[in-house]
This record gives sequence, C-alpha cells and structure tokens, in this order.
Amino acid sequence: MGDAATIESTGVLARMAEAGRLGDLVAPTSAARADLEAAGRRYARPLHVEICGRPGTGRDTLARAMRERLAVSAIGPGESTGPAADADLWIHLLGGPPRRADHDLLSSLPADRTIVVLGKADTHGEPSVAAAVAADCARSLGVEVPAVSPLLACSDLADEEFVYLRRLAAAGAKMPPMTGRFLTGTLAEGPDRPGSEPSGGDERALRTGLLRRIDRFGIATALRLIAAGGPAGGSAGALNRALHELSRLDRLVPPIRGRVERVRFWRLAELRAALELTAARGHDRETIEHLLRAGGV
Ligand SMILES: Nc1nc2c(ncn2[C@@H]2O[C@H](COP(=O)(O)OP(=O)(O)OP(=O)(O)O)[C@@H](O)[C@H]2O)c(=O)[nH]1
Ligand SMILES: [Mg+2]
Repeated sequence: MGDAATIESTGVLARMAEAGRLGDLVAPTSAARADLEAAGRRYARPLHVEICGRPGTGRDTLARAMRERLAVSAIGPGESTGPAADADLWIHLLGGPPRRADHDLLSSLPADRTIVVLGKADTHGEPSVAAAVAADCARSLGVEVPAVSPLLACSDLADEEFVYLRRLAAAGAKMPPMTGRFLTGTLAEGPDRPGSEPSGGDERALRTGLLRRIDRFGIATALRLIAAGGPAGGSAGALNRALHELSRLDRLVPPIRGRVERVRFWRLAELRAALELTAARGHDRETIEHLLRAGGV
C-alpha cells in the first residue's frame, strides 16, 4: 500500500467496486468476469457486526436492537450460522467491570475493529451510576466504553400493555423495590391501591410480559413518563419511542462511524487478494495485474 501508484490504483479499484462495475474491467465474455463480479459484490456487502461477550450480557438483545434501531446487520451468539470471519466489526459487551474471561475474549478480537460496550445500563438505576461503571471499565481497558440499554431499544409494547400501564399510572402506582411484588400485584402507592388486590391470571400474564419486555427500569420509567403527562403517555408508539431514546443506543453510532475507514481498508485488502487469485488462474491476467499494480485503468 506504500507508493503513490498503488494508492491511486487502489482508489480506482475501490471506486469501481463501490459502483458495482468491477466486472466491466474485462470483456463480457472474459472467464474472469464472474470472479470480478463476485469479488465486487462481496466488497460492497452491508457492514456486518458480531456481538461478543460473556453469556447473559445481552448479546442477542443488542444484535436485535442494532438491526431494528440502527439498520445495521448485527448478529449475536444465538443466531450465528456462518463463519465469524465474515464480520467487519466486533462489539464486546460487558455486564460490569471486565473479568478474566473478558480480557481473554478481547485479546482474541481485532483491536482496530472492536468496540467495547457496557450493556444493561438500566439495571444500574440512575444513568449516572451506569456512566461511572462505564468510566471505570474505560479506565481499566484503556478504550472508550459507551453505556447502553439494548432491551429498552427493543421496546415494542402493545396497545393492551400501554393501556394497562396507563391505568396503573393513573392510580399513582410505582414500581416496587422488589420485582416479586410487581408480579403479585402489590405495587400501588396511590390512594386507590389498585394492585393490592390479588391480580387475576390475565393481569399476572401482563405483568410477566412487561417485565420480560422492558424489565424493572423500563416499567418504572414508563409509569413516570405517563404520570408526567408528556407525549410519551399519548400512545404505545410514543412510549416505545421514548424508551428507545432512553436506551442511548445512539452512543454506538460515533464509534462505528469512526471505524468505517478501517473496515474499508480490510475489505480492499480482501478484494486485492481475490483479484490476485483470479489473475493467478490466468484469466485476463494482464488487465488484472495492471489494475493491482499500476496507477489506474
Ligand atoms: N434490564 C435489561 N435486561 C437486558 C438488557 N439486555 C438484555 N437483557 C436481558 O438479559 C437476558 C439475556 O439476554 P440475551 O440477549 O439473550 O443475552 P445473551 O448474552 O445472548 O445471553 P445467553 O443467550 O443467555 O447466552 C434476557 O433476559 C434479556 O431480556 C438490557 O439492556 N436491560
Ligand atoms: Mg442469547
């Protein structure tokens, strides 16, 4: 990649591949054309992120959140089918201060394309607590560590759940300190104490579903937002959007953008290797070698 001619040639290669015109470099009848087209398609494939980390840190949830909220192709351990080598970027998800297993995993990932993230930020309660934990992680690892709550980014409460939350909020209910008390219905602090009656089967199912979908902090936040009378209390959609924002998934965008050039660099290296292989097979060898070596086509 050192001399000017190679850099210029790389520029042409990248431009042709990005325009989906790599195949045009050779005649329509050339035996190399299919190879070039396949290499071009591979070069132009969408950015793909693999989520790593210790089990239970929320890897599959983060992958889903990134797909749904950031429109990025992301995959967690529960969905992995192909070889891991297809990833462009890796996110290492932490559940708290890094442990031995985190250090071991991190040392096996490409440092220039790995982003370390603190997940389940909501479980720390106040955002400032999660921020302090993330800052400790950042200090100990020597990299930036954004804190995010992927579960909130996936919030897709249905109308029925929203109406139920609104009913609880209207009665002044708040999330009790013990999750078990939410499930049994003893969560009311308001004058009507609506939850102090044993809840029926349907209600218990609703509560179980809510805990699974947005967990304690999500429920507490939803009740607070609805009680405050703001737009989030207007509809299930508005409440979901408010929870998406609180997830702070947007914190992942700058570190991803910051690594796009590195991704491009590695994809070009892969593209050049594929073209070298095609040239070695002898098809349109001169054209391809010229493209790889010289300043343009
Ligand atoms: N409160 C909270 N819970 C979360 C968050 N992300 C994931 N979880 C929960 O953590 C549990 C594990 O989530 P997964 O996404 O399956 O995590 P994983 O790392 O793939 O873990 P395993 O599949 O168990 O190996 C689930 O109950 C999730 O709902 C989050 O941001 N906040
Ligand atoms: Mg999982």
